[in-house]
Amino acid sequence: MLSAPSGLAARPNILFILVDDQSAFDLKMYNPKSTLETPNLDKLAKEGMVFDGAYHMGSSMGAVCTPSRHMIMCGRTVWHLPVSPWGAKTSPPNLEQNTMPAVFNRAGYATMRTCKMGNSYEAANKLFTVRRDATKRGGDNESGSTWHGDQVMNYLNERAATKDTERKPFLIDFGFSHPHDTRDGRPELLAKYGATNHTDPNTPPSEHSKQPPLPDNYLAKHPFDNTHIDVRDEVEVSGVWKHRDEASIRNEIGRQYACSENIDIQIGRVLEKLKEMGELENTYIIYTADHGISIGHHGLMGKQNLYQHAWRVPFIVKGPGIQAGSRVEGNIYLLDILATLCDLAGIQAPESNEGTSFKPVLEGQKKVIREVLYGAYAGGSKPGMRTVKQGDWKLVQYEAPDRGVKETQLFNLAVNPEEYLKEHGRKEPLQTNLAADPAHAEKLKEMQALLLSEMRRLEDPWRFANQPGDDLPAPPPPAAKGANKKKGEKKKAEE
Ligand SMILES: [Ca+2]
Repeated sequence: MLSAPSGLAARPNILFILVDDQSAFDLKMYNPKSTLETPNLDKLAKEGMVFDGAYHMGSSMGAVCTPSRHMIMCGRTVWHLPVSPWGAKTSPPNLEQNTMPAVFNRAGYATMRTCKMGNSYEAANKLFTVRRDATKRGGDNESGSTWHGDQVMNYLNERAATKDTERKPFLIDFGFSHPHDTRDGRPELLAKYGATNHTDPNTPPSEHSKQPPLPDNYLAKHPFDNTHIDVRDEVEVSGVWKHRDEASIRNEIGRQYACSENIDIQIGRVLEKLKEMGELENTYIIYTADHGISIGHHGLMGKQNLYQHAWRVPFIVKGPGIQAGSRVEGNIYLLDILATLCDLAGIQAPESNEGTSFKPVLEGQKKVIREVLYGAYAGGSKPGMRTVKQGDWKLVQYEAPDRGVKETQLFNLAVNPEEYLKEHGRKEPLQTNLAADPAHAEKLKEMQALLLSEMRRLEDPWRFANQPGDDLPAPPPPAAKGANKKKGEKKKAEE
């Protein structure tokens, strides 16, 4: 059993760590072939619980960060956000008053945040009592992840100077701007992964034996237009642009790893400080990313797709009562975090929350909190991409009449976790897209029915040509990019 909150003093602290654009497959605990070294995350995993089935629910826009960060803050599903196509119609007014900082402020927590600016949920972010936000994607202490680490260290130093009895429990939203591009790593970490901050689109970066290997499911080109193959992330990422040659991809993964290792170092500093303050044991630490990232997997670079490297996220939790070294499927979404944190802190989740607490999983009472997982990407041509997963089976549908796109993929992840396609040329007959295989026609039908039922349940505003129209009204144009931004906030070129 987890320790039950009994009165203010017993309430746990929460350190919520969110990195920007990291695939679960970047981490050794999910991919033994990864050369990324993260000793502090490894220790966290050894002392806590690793989730194999953690996902973000999707995006109605190219800037996948934006809905993902809304879902984290308010616990609502992807089509029920202020930035969803139906916007105000499908989310309550003044929703920010029921987001993570608002709820924890009301419950008497001390709330603090550091993170990047932009492509987020500004109305919620500004409710943290202490806020130290800035976009830091440079390669030195002041311009990179060390700056975010410093903000939390300063906050904890101030806290350490107060009497124990005067300390409220804290909720710290410890966010980073990396490893999102531009991936300008610290020189010594770039050297460790054989990478350079490559800036010339007309020449390939130099090759180096220390660069991480290509991903197993690397392709030089994605085999078809996935409805948004020309999105900024696929063509304009500095260091890669449209290139998919081995040197460009391996160098960019090296840069990703250099940025990720620096994040690990910052996490180590903060955990050491909490230990020194005697507060580590009463703190739940959650580590995750707003979504995954491709960097060469399937010939893609960005997060605007629904392969496992983009849809799935890393997820580690350590805290009072969680069995050390445990590992579960979980089947959780990032939008379940708010309900779970409320549950752990003995706070009632707000009525607007649609997430499910996975505290029973953390307590070891359950392995999963749902059987079916749904994912959407509708940032390009519509309806775009949808996926549904149940057990080992995963269906992905792509459709964009204006671009002549209509594709279906069916994977058995038990034998094909890399989601190999025929272009990968694997010998194992099940390590490919099985959608056109007559032997799996029944499974395909079953998964298609499941997808439709999830689209209906979650009020997906679009339907595919092989689905009933359900008399849906024509969806409004997608929310304008940056619709959640306040006047005067600098528009970001990133997605
Ligand atoms: Ca992101």
